[in-house]
Amino acid sequence: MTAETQTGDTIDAFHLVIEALKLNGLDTIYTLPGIPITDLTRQAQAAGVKVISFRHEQHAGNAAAAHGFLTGKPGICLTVSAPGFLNGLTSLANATTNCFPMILISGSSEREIVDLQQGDYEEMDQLAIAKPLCKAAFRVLHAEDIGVGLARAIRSAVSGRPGGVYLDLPAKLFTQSLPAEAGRKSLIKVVDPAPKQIPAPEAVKRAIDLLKGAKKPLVILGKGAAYAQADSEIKTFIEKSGIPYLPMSMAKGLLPDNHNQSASAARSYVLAEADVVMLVGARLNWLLSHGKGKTWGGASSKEAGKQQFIQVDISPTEADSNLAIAAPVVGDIGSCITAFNQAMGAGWSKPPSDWTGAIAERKDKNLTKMAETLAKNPSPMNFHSALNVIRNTIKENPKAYLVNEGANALDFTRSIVDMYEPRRRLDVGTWGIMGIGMGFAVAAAATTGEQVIAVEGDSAFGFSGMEVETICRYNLPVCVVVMNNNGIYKGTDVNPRGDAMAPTQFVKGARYDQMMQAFGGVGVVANTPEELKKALDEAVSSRKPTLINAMIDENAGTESGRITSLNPSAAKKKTA
Ligand code: ADP
Ligand code: TPW
Ligand code: MG
Repeated sequence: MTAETQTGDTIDAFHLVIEALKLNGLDTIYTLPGIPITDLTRQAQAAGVKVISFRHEQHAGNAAAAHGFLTGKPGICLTVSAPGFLNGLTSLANATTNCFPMILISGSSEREIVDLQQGDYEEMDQLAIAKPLCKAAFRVLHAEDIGVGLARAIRSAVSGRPGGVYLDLPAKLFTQSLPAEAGRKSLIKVVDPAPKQIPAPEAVKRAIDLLKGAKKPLVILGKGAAYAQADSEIKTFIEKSGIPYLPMSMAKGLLPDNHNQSASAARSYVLAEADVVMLVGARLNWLLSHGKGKTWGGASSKEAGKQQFIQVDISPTEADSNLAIAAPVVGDIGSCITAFNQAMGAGWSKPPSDWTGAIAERKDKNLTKMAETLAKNPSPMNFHSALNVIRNTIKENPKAYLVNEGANALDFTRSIVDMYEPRRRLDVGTWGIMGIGMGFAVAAAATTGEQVIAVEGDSAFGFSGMEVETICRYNLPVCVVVMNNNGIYKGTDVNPRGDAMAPTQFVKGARYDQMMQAFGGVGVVANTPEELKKALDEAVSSRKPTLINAMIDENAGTESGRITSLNPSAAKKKTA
């Protein structure tokens, strides 16, 4: 404890919060200071906590969420009351949707005034508002309850299905002190915050029996599998079983994307053809067409295919959410996959070679086609020629983190840029939300010290662009590549009235690179793959904050990238 933590033999609430965080190994706070938490940020820094201060709370919250995904410990976001809290709330809700553990701690106004709605400074019933948007919400009114409050928040965030937790700390709390000895004793070091959940042996047997009978088995790895940090168990399972697998976007790299069992390059074939599909930490939500429709070989957009499903998930209520799950296996992925590896035994037969052979054939064909497309060098540069450069850079720097958002900028990157290491890809997740870019990039750099490359649509970048100042201020090894096609999806939209730009258009040739220069970072315009490669190589070797403004053909994208069909106009056309 520092000298400051005590006045005589008392400890104040600021220091109780700080000590409680430290006691639980929570060593980083992502924040934006103001009343009533300014001193908490200062004193946390003085006490050796890493305090990263942002320009908008949403990005501090996104950083906390990414910290949670990468480390398995709840990321901490600290905000002021009402508006600061609300700015952070989107990231809390998004973290919960993504099953990332984080704790949003917000200062709040005086309870007595808030509850009588008498108009306090930044008055808001924050606890009530947060509750439906996160896993759990708690308020601490007394200094002696800080230990319990934080312990409950930690357990709620990381046990079972991880998610966001809100912790409300009213201003009045910070005026309280406790005798130092009693205060320290009131803090809780949480033992086993995310306990193992061992699957039932009969559930494992049911699943293994189903896999044994399969002629065309497929494993789908989701971001839950990446989060679980059971990398070697999963690798053993995939390789021992011989089953082809598909990684969801944030599970890319759990096994290297160039693994010979990866079926990514034959995705539509395997989804439609598989007879037994094993989901590992992946939900059958919109990203997997709810397990139904033509994607899955169904006769119509509403009908299911012939697949039977195994679902490995920590949430017992996830199974049957979209269609019948023949073999649910409830438990943590590490324990479940360990049980599978044991249950497979020595005499496991690998899937029939006509299945793996057919996949290999399609993969070869598609990979050859892709290589031809990537080798082209059109002028202006398009998504493919630019992303071919990033693909090579990640190949040369497999430990680098890739942050990715946008529409076309997202979809093309996901399919073109291979990942080689677990948890190296951070993206828009379950909601397909824009704005995670700079927050995720800061957290990846701050928690790992590795190079971060953020591939951003020009629209996507705008949501968090001001945080380039944060990146420069902390001198983080982040290289932002803005895929600048002058707009949302494309820059070529036309306003039929001709009196203003169309809603999806931006200023043409915008100099995003100058934003980075404004704060002392490196800003570069890249018009060709060669210029892009040179700038990327320099960013990676210098580790300087860099923004590369990659000028992309404004005709190159498609409406909404790969999810054009979700646009109501497209759906209307289909039913008409
Ligand atoms: P993706 O978008 O990659 O398909 P989802 O976010 O839909 O992945 O699914 C992640 C799933 O992983 C959630 O259903 C969640 O309950 C589950 N999950 C998260 N962590 C674990 C874990 N440690 N063990 C088992 N399941 C987990
Ligand atoms: C919080 C809707 C989805 S994708 C996108 C928007 C606005 C931007 C696409 O343009 P960008 O990419 O980034 O330039 P590209 O390569 O296709 O040109 N608000 C939020 N989240 C979402 N998803 C949207 C709006 C959207
Ligand atoms: Mg764009």
